[in-house]
Amino acid sequence: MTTTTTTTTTTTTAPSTMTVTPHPGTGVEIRGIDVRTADDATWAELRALFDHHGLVFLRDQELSEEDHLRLARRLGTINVNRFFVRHPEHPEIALVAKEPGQRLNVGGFWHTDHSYDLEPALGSVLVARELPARGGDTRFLSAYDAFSVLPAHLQERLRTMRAVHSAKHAFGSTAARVQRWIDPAFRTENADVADDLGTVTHPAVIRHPLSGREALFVNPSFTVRFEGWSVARSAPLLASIYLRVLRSAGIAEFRWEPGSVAIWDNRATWHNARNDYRGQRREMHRITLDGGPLEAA
Ligand SMILES: O=C(O)CCC(=O)C(=O)O
Ligand SMILES: [Fe+2]
Repeated sequence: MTTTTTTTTTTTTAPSTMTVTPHPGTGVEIRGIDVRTADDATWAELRALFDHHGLVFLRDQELSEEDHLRLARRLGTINVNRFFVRHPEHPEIALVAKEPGQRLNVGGFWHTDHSYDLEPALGSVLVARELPARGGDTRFLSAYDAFSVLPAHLQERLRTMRAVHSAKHAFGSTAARVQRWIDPAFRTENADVADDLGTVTHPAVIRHPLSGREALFVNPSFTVRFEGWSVARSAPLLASIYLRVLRSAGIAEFRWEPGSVAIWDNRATWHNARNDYRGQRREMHRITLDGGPLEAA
């Protein structure tokens, strides 16, 4: 696939120009389109870029909550996250907010959303609503690159392994108590649901359902061990994988602007939200999309 393309699309009112630029690290940045009115050809190109890269940044959008929902529904079906605070009028939208007095943020550690589900969410559409004057970037890396930077013998070994994922330590009642002790204003919901969730297993390396490429499917937040291995035996191997990935895979530092939207595929990326804007407010709206079962590479 070409990495820089220019497409002229014609609409009944005015022609628009879509520019696609590779984002340093990973993903592509798209300018010059209004996703609310994107015609079929523009949409097909956007969709192809998303399916291939698993990470698309859109600039200069003006999405109402309804537009955000329409965009998400054009990409897939909506999956409501059980642990995030919901938008009061649009429960399909999760509020990813940090108040000026809060210490903890949502997603401030490398992770893949919903890997603890039997069918992990395809991805998310995140819209910036209120941004700090400085800071609050989100980092992303490619799970394809994460796999390709591993040594061949480890790749070979991981292709035959499965990993166990859990939400309990992140969203369960013990985690909620610790988080509120650190930050009384920090809130996630349904800790009892997380307590009762069993673990799930996925292949450690998947054949990505949209791109057909091999992607690493373990992540530092929700993967607890390899199947058939204890936590203690798994920890050093997982740690060495994470170190190598964080050292060698390209990291995209996405700087949010008013009108920015990030669309990522959880099976193709990891992400990590910076928590470097103490005393300022940040609010993002997230819609998560249903995924499907994952197959080994
Ligand atoms: O706030 C962000 O930039 C991302 C937070 C996050 O991890 C998420 O919405 O899944
Ligand atoms: Fe996340």
